Amino acid sequence: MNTELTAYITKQFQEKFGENPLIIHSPGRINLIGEHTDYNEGFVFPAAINKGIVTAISKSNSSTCKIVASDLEETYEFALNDIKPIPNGQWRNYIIGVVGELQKRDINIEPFNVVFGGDIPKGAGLSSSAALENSVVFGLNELFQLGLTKEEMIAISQKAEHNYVGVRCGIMDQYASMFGEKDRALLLDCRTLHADTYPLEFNDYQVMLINTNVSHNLVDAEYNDRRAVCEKVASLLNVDFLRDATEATLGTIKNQLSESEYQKALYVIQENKRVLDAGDFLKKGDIKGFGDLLFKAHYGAQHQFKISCKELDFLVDQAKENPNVIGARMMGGGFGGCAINIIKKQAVNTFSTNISKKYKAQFHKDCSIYFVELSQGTHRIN
Ligand code: GAF
Repeated sequence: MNTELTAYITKQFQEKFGENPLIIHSPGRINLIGEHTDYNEGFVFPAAINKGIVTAISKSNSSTCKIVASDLEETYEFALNDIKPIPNGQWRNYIIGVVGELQKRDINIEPFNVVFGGDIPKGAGLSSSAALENSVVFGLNELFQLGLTKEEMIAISQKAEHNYVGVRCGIMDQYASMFGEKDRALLLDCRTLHADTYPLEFNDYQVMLINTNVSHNLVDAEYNDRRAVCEKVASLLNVDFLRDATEATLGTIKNQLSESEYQKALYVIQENKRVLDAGDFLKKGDIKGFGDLLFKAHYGAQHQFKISCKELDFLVDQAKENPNVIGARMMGGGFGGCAINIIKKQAVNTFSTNISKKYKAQFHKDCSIYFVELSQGTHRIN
């Protein structure tokens, strides 16, 4: 948790609204392996990180809600009886969405004020949007004593994204941000919402993130298209979700699918298995076996599910050539954002310097390198 950021947001709130707010911290997330499996009711392996959103919130004396997006120096004022998606509303829709979804459930809230800010790099695929949604729903739950469970809150955050932002996302980001545990990753079954937690002990190795600085944008129709393909194949197989398909059952309808649809469904089936295998490798302490699954997952994301981009492919190719990196892949929804690498601790400095130079020479722009700690999920600070 970033204490300077918390102090700054608190001060801004006090200056703007003249009151002491509740403070909520909600983290972003990484994902070790398992992309586009969550909305197929499959398996994912995320962890909350020590970068997040700080939201200061209190009741308002006026008839409207006032929101300050501190990092962007933007404000937004709205009335609770006029909640609808805002065209190109960006961050506003995450907040309006949470309010709208509460109202759909006949949960009454009164006007409130918010100042929020964060230290999650934007567009890096580290789920700043889920962190914002979670912090707002958590804050409202505290403020108005709504009695919502964490499961109910993440469902509200997810629906806000579907219905107000337009991304039919799965539950991974909201889950990881809400339920994250310090120093542990969560192998989550997205059907039952049961997670086994794993300490991230890689001995001589560690996680390193490299941001392509290609801003992925989930509103991009590509994400929803992938979900639609998965749903089409599931329906042809007479199952609710691809979680219930196997390579063998998929083979029986191959002639009803285009090659592209077949490969995408095959990727999901194989990726689900990779997540479970990744858990087994970690249990056995087989870090190399674990790392190799990351390379395989990237191959699938690049060639089968087709959610990578040339910058991510370049980073993973560079990692493959370096014996000190035992696994790397694109992370998150795709089309930009970060590559996650499992790298020998001693090699971090040299690899960072080399990859930064090579990336710049290749794409004439900088990549950014982050090291993260695994942290506690959404919680109230004061
Ligand atoms: C995004 C979505 F929000 C998640 O639900 C998940 O599908 C992910 O992309 C891909 O694994 O982060």
